[in-house]
Amino acid sequence: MDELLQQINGYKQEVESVSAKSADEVEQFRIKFLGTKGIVKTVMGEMKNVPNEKKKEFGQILNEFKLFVEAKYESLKESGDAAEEAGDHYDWSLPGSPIAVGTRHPLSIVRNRIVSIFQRLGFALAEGPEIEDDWHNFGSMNLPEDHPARDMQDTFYINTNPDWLLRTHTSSVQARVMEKQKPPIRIICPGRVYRNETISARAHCFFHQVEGLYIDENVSFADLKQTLYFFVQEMFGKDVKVRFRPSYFPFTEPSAEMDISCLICEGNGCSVCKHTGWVEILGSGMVHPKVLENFGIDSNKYTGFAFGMGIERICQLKYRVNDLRLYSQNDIRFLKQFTSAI
Ligand code: 2U9
Repeated sequence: MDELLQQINGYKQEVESVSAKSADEVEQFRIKFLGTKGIVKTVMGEMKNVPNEKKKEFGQILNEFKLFVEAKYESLKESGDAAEEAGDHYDWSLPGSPIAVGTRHPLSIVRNRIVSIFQRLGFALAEGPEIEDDWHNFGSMNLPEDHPARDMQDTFYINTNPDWLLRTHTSSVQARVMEKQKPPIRIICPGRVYRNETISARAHCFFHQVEGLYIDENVSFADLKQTLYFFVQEMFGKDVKVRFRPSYFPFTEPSAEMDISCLICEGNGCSVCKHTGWVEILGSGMVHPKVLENFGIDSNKYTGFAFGMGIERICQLKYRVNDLRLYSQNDIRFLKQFTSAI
C-alpha cells in the first residue's frame, strides 16, 4: 500500500509542476490524467487490491487526488485560454494561406443585371416555389384544360399527385403575389423553370426566366413599350434598336414579341440573326382581363402589362455562348471566364 501512496505523491508533484501555454497543452494534460485510460482512472482501479480494512482510508486519499487533478485542470484551462488570447504561441509573421475566390455563374450575372435594371424602375423582387399546382401554373393564367402546354410531353408532372407539376414559367410567382396583394403591383420574378424537352445544344429540360408584371389604374401599352425599351438600352447599350411584332399568348391580350437589332452583325445579317438583322429577346402584352378577374382584380378599374424572357437567351447574346448545355455542366474552364461585380 505504501507503494501506491508513494506513486500518488509522485503524481501530485508532477501535476503541481505542470503549466500550459496553449489549449493544446491543456488537452494533453486532460488526456494524460483525466482521460478514459488516464492516471486517475488507473489509480482508482487499484482500489480492488486494497485490503478491506484500509479501503475507507484509501478511498478518501484517492478521492482527494482526483479532486486535486480536476482543480488543476480547471486552472490550466483558464491560463491556457489567456495565453492563447494573448497570442503567445502563434507566429503572426507566418504568410497567410491563399483563399480561392470563385466566380459568379454567367446566368447569375445576367439575372442580377436584369433584376437590378427593373428594381431601379420600382419593380420589387418576388420569388416562389418550383413545384406548383395546376391552378397557379396553368388554370389562373387562362390556359384551358386542353392546352398543349399541359401535355405530359411538355410538362413534368409529379407522380404522386396529378395536380402537382414543375412550374413551366415563373408566372406562377405572379399568380401567388396577385392572390395576396391588391394593386398597385409591380414585381420582377426570376427563377428556374422546367419543360420536358430532349437535351441538346438548343434545348434543355430546365432553363431560367425573368418575368415582370405591372398592374395599376391606367397602365397602358405605351408604358409597356417604354419600360422594355429602357431595359434594352440599359442592358445592351444606347445604340440598340427595338421593334415589336404582334404575337399571341393566352395570358396577355394584345400580345407582342420584341426584337433587338443584332448585336453581332449590327443589323447587316449573320447566322445569329438568320440574316434578318433582328433577334427576338422577349414576349410581352397587356394582362388578359380573365387573368385579372381570376384574382378578384376589377378589370374595368385596373389594367396591367407583363413580359417574360429567357435568361439563357440574353446570356447567349451578351456572351455569345452557342451551346445551352454549357450552362449546367459546371465545367470550371467555362465558368471561370465570367467576372462580375454583382
Ligand atoms: C401574369 C400575366 C401575364 C408573362 C409573359 C411572355 C409574354 C413570354 C416567354 C419568353 C421566352 C417565355 O422564356 S420564354 O420561353 N414569355 O413570351 N411571358 S407575357 O405574362 C404574364 C405573367 C403573369 C399574371
